[in-house]
Amino acid sequence: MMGRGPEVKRMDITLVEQHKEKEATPFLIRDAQFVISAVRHDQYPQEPWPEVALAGRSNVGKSSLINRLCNRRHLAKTSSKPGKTQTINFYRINNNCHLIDLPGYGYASVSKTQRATWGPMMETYMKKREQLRAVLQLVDLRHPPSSDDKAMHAWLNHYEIATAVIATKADKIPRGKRSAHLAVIRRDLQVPKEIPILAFSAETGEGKEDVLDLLAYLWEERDEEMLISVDAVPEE
Ligand SMILES: Nc1nc2c(ncn2[C@@H]2O[C@H](COP(=O)(O)OP(=O)(O)OP(=O)(O)O)[C@@H](O)[C@H]2O)c(=O)[nH]1
Ligand SMILES: [Mg+2]
Repeated sequence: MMGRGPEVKRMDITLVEQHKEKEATPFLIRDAQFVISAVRHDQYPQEPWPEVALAGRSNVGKSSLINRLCNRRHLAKTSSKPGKTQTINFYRINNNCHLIDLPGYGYASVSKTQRATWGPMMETYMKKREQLRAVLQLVDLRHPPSSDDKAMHAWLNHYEIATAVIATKADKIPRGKRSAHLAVIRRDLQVPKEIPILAFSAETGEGKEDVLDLLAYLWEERDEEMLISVDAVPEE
């Protein structure tokens, strides 16, 4: 098993809450700009800023979440047709961190060539990107996780990447039924209890503050105590 770079954060609800209490004001996205659609790693931005990436099935709402968080309708292109985002799209936030829209998986009718490039493109990003602090996995709150969702989650764990789960399209599920749906997601993805699973709606903005609190923790200045120690992992 390969060891991650020193930037990966420990994902733990308690640490996120502690960080929130420590801050005098809630975290705000004041400025958001599209930087680049990258395919190869030499196209990634050079800044050493901390990064958080969004992964999830096509059409789950990754691009819509970016737009809602940034209060910008058309910053990230969205579509009712799956397969809209097919490159690694970097967004510069507040001029000191990056949010990344990863291409969606699990969509059958993308071309064979596209499917063949998806794996290596994602793998290169996950393995090589030292700035990467966490990948937030988006799943649809309405349905149990798909086999692709489970494979993605296992993949993130394999690469020792910190993850949390965001359950999207919460507006489609009545409030009283949400916790049962969240419990199915936790069980099927085998998410331990300290890892957050947040309900979110790009439509209504519900859950936005929780996602921002999480990002604020993940993007905060490097704090030795809160980082996973990978020193003990020998290089292969
Ligand atoms: N009701 C509802 N619809 C949503 C929500 N989020 C996204 N959608 C819709 O779902 C569709 C797909 O949204 P996108 O944000 O383009 O999805 P994506 O994950 O970026 O998809 P790819 O780029 O194909 O990987 C669009 O029609 C959105 O309007 C939500 O929270 N609630
Ligand atoms: Mg998209």
